[in-house]
Amino acid sequence: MMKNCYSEACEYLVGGVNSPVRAFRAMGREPIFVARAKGPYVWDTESRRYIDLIGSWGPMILGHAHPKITQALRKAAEKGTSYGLPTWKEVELAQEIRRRFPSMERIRMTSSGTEATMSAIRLARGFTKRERIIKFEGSYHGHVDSLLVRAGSGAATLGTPDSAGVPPSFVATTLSLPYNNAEAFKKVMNEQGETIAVVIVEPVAGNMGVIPPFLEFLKILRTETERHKTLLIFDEVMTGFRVAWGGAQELFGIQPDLTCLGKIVGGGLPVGAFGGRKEIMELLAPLGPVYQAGTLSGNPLAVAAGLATLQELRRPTYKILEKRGAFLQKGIEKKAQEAGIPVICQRVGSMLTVFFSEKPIHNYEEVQQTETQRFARFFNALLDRGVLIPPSAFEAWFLSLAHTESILKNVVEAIGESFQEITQNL
Ligand code: KE4
Repeated sequence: MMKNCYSEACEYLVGGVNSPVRAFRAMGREPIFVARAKGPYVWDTESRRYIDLIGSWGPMILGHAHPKITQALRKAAEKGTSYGLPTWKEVELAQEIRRRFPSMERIRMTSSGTEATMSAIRLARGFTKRERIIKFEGSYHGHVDSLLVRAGSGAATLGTPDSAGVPPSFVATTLSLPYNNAEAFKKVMNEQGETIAVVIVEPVAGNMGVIPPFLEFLKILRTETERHKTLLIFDEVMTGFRVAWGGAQELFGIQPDLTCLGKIVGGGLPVGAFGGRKEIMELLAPLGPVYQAGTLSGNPLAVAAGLATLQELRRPTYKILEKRGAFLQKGIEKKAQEAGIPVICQRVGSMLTVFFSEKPIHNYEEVQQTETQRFARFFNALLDRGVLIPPSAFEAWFLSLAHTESILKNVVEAIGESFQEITQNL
């Protein structure tokens, strides 16, 4: 008799998962358990195959089980899995990162995006000797206490943007402002700018669904922070190596003081990184008084997977990903029109979200007015047709180089049928 992975898992792992959004709770069904993956596909434990548009929430830009990554891991593993001492490969990965992100004059690697943002915030506070931080509603920067305020991603999906267990004092220094609202930001900076240590922003919002920035908004963040000697952090954990060869800062031509990376930079292994201006970064231990550390930071296996990934990502890659993204978006919009269902597809390169909405979405408040119940029905209709999208209306879908146009044609067909199915019981 097939074991029920989920009920068994719930006996050991909280909610049967190691990260909340994987539990499919907002979709009203048990999660699938993955047995293996290859290219654009994952197979569950019952051998059902899905075209995967989660892509491990971003890292799998080359597709699953890419031979270059598997080979690099095999080679690295034969030399041991962790030393707790510096290796040359970490320098090579740092070189590859800095080629793409010249603003990252000095870099520190971590084991997750959360560690990267948490450490960057601490460093910014140490450098400016100020305490207050600004983030934006619906943005998620990992489960850092001081940033779990009106957060997005799993926090938004669960409807608990402010997490329990975070003492009010930990968020008393956190201001959360509306995304894409340059006026609101400017006003706060005019009144309180001298007390603000740092502004952290997702330069393309991906944790409340994909919301492209107004360029003016990003420009104002940069000019106002400079004016008030506040640091600007681009959280590029999702957009880094995703939206352009040099990330969102290359795409929009805006240079932050600090950048946080994750996901793709580890090729599916646990890697995060943060970096920026030398004079800021050199405040970090062992050179300076801001402490930061990690047993597995720069781990040789993770670095090997990250290096193998970045070496496959060349500038022409992004033209291919842009073409694939545009193909999928066009197909989605055509099918929605045929089904007569109001849908907005918002996309930057190979990250996109389908919103059940009549009008474009520019911020968290507008996201909350979208039809999330309809999204759950759409998710389930697609899953039944072998297409796996993120189990949340507040997430980004990710394409990989393995999602060829013929694969995307199948996705578009399944989306069309799913739109038809959900309109039948609107
Ligand atoms: P991690 O600690 O999960 O590696 O990274 C946190 C993080 C930081 N910054 C941004 C912009 C992020 O998107 C994330 C993590 N993203 C979510 C998905 N939207 C991870 C998925 C999950 O929580 O299971």
